[in-house]
Parts: sequence; C-alpha cells; structure tokens
Amino acid sequence: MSSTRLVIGNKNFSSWSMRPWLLLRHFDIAFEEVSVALYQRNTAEKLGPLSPSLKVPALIHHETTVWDSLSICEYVSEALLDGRGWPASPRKRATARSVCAEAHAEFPHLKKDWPMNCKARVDLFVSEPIAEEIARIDAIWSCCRRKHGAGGEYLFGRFSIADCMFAPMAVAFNAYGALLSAEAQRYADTLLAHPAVQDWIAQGRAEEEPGVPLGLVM
Ligand SMILES: N[C@@H](CCC(=O)N[C@@H](CS)C(=O)NCC(=O)O)C(=O)O
Repeated sequence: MSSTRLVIGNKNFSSWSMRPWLLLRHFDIAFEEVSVALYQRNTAEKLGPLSPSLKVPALIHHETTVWDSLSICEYVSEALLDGRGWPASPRKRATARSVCAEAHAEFPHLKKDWPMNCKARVDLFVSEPIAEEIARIDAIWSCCRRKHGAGGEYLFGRFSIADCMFAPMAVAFNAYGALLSAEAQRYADTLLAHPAVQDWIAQGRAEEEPGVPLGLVM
C-alpha cells in the first residue's frame, strides 16, 4: 500500500476530488488513487474507514488523514512540496489564499446549477445569479493574470493551488458555453490544456455511473 493515498469520487462529476488530485499530478507526487463511486447504496460504508466526513476527497499520508479539498492542498504543499503549492511572494500568496477561499466557499448557484460534468456539452440557461457568479470568476481570473501572472501562464505565474481550485469551473464553463472575457478565456484554455486536466476529463468521460442522480453538487 502506498504511503500517500487520495480517496476520490467519480471523476466525471466530483469537482472537489479533482482539486487535490490535480495538485498531486502537477507536481509528480506518487500516490495511490482510491476511487469510491458516489451516491451508491454502499458509498457511506466504503468511505467510513477512509474519510471522517464521509465525503471525498480525503488524503491518507502515513498516519495522517486530511479531508476537505483545500485542507488537503494545504497539507500537500506543506508536507510534500516544501510550500511550493503556493506562490513564493507573500503578496501573491495572500491573494492566492483569498481567491482559493472564495472558490471553496462561494458560488452557490454555479455549484448547484452548473456542476462540473466531464461528459456534458450543452449551452445552459444563464440566470441572473449565474451571470453574476461567472462575472466574479472572470474578474478573479483576469485580475490575477494581469496583476500577478508574470512569469507563467497561470493565475500567479507558475502553477499553484489556486489553479487547482478553479480547474473544475473551467471544465464546467467549457461544457456549458459560458461567455468570458478574452483574458479569462485564455486562462480557461490554459487550464483545459494542462495534461493532467486532460487526463481527468478523459477518465471522467469513460466512467459509467449507475444510479447517479442528475444535478450533482460541484
Ligand atoms: N468541502 C468539501 C466538500 C466535499 C464534497 O461535498 N464532496 C462530495 C463529492 S464532490 C461528496 O463527497 N458527496 C457525497 C455526499 O455528500 O454524500 C471539500 O472541499 O472537500
């Protein structure tokens, strides 16, 4: 058994699972993927010994279990990356932490009505709250690229946890035809072209999900 195990849900729609998975993959950290199909009769029973919240993702590293996507990313950065998960400059790091907290806690309408789904390809209705949330994400992406993006193609130049936190939104925007500014669209295209994001999407598309309800959480 590997000393680093990441418990994830279905790649097709488990956006929270995608975030730390992408961080581990980007930084070439060896880990074992433990997949638990969500919304099945035995899901809670399978997650019981692996995740205290009975949700995914959870990371099991030696004797330590960490759950919740952002906590896992923080832990990976600290324990396995010498802090390289975050930008090196304190100013960039402060903004990166702020936008990650926002991605984690906000955007309730997108999370409910525009959930990530790797198989989806349909133009969805843009309600007023959805338009407002897309506009806020567009502003975050454009502003971070403009103010902090020198030295790379990502939000803070080189790849960081912030890119992991927003990757599922890029997948959803692409699937549902969100209209973005040129700057934000360029960043979304960069995320979508990341080899690990491509792998995640391809594997998500190949999954079969018996009994999964429509309209899943993001
Ligand atoms: N705040 C948590 C959210 C985790 C979450 O809601 N995960 C979903 C799948 S993407 C889940 O496990 N759902 C199963 C359930 O709610 O029973 C995080 O950031 O990891």
